[in-house]
Amino acid sequence: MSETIFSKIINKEIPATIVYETDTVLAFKDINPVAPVHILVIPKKEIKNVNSLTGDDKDILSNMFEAVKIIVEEQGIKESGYRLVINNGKDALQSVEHLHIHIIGGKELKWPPC
Ligand code: DGP
Repeated sequence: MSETIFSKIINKEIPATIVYETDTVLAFKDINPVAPVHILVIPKKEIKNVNSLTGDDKDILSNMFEAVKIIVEEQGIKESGYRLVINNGKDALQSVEHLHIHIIGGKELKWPPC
């Protein structure tokens, strides 16, 4: 898999506002926030998208959702609500080919998104 901008963030080659980090997961503020809280949760392992996941990635997925739970609590949006988004592939406008969960919240969101 080719290196993406997120690999550079993982390797601290470019800056990001990191809000959570473990051996397997990193979370940082989105550079183009669409809401008061907009954070990306990514695996440190290079995984292109959901289609690329294998049975070996179960722990990573679990760790990513554990990160979500901690972050929404820290950001004060656990009870008010938030949206989790995974854009997967071309039609979903996935722009960075490294799996990521958007955490979006801090205001009342609109639906549907398209
Ligand atoms: P997606 O469309 O789901 O692939 O969203 C990718 C997101 O990544 C998009 O909301 C903007 C964000 N992003 C892209 N490049 C950077 C960067 O260099 N730093 C940060 N913090 N976010 C980035």
